[in-house]
Amino acid sequence: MCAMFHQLDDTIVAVSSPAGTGVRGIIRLSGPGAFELAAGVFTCDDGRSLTELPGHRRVAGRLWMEPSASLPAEAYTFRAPASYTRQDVIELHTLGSPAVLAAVLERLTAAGARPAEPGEFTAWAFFSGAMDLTRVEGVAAIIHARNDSQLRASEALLHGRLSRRSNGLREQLVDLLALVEAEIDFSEEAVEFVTPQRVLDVVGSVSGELAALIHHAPSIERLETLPEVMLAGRPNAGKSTLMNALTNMDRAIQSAMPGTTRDVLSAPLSVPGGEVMLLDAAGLDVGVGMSADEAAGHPDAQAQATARRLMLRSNMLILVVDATDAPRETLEWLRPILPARPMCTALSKSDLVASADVDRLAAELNGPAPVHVVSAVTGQGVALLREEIGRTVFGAGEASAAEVLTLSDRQRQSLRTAYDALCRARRMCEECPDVMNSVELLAIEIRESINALSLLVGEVATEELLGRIFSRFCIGK
Ligand SMILES: Nc1nc2c(ncn2[C@@H]2O[C@H](COP(=O)(O)OP(=O)(O)O)[C@@H](O)[C@H]2O)c(=O)[nH]1
Ligand SMILES: [Mg+2]
Repeated sequence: MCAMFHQLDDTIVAVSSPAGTGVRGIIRLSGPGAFELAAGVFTCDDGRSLTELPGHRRVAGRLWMEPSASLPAEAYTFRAPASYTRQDVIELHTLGSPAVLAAVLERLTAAGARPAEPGEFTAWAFFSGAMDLTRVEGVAAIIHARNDSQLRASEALLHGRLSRRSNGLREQLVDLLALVEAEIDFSEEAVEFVTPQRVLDVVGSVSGELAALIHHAPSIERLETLPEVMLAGRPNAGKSTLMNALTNMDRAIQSAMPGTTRDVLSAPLSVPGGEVMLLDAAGLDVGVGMSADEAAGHPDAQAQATARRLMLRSNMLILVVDATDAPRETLEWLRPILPARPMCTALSKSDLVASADVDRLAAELNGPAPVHVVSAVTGQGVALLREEIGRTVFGAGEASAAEVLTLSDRQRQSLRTAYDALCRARRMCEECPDVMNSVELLAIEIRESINALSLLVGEVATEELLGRIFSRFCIGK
């Protein structure tokens, strides 16, 4: 557990502009001493002290790296509670020079500011009630986002879509629980507050929505690593050359000698919809009908095993088939060792075959895996193949990606707990005609479900839970 959750009186400081040399460098301070500490390194051009300034001001001035050296800069002031963290916050904007930022940071820490831990600014926003937990996780997800659909999903999270949906469900349960508890409290009276049918209706509809959330949302954890797309095929099929053509890089080593690519080469590739990791491994060469012993005796057994394992792990396969070397037989040979994955066929080296023959071959090979005629030499088909990868991995429409609501494992777990409790409640209603005689048991399950949904938005969050979430942040956010 980080110490950050125990020291809310500190003033924390961090560089909050992206790492490296950028146009603008930002140093952010938050806490009771923010104005005082910033005034030690920043002088306003108009002669006032930062400490006199109200919030929401921008002032021009100079930032002092040492007592005799300064740079033009601007200070942005935010007074508690009208700030990101709800504490006093100052941002000092200057040139994005890592050396300058480091020097100022050092002066500020020497003067008593504490270097912020990853995610700490956001942690404070959470503690002060400015954000609930699902939104905090949205910030973490955006920092980690590597592709468009993931970014949109993270933003949806940040803007509270998950909170809104789960809060809506929780409210329905709270209303239901009130009625069920009235039955308990007034069990002696002849008044009926809620019918078993009504309980069943609410429980059924809420658990249905929970199930939809649990099953349809891909997880943030999974989205954080790039989807993998593997070039699979026989040795010498042109995989490495195609990888270079796709990525415009000379990263993979291609050669006329079969079996050159021993280890796995990978390169990020931008395709419509986001970024994928392209993998190039050894060409598949172990016979389909080969026994385990024979396979193990293959001179390249280890590389072969790696290639097979990578196929299983990949999100998509591109079957690279040499147009000059019995492509139909090659595909037949490959088919039995291919795992069930979205795939397409790249008919390679098309520049070496007469175009009429290529067209005929492509038509013959077309099937569930669409065929793309490609040549690394002429560039034919390479752009279309890139589009195909985007379509396959990230789905067709922008709209569908925007609907994606990502869930972290923690959130899915909470939803699951809420869902399970409701299933038990439903079974009670269905199996026991006089459920209202044991209405306390029903109340327990509904309460459990409400608690799990409360946990989802962090109302009863534990320290351990918070540590896990905030550890995903970068420093300065
Ligand atoms: N003419 C032509 N030759 C190619 C093309 N792609 C690959 N090659 C050649 O085919 C051989 C094997 O290519 P390579 O990419 O190393 O195959 P890998 O074993 O599947 O990775 C090399 O001599 C490449 O220059 C292509 O599109 N056109
Ligand atoms: Mg190769």
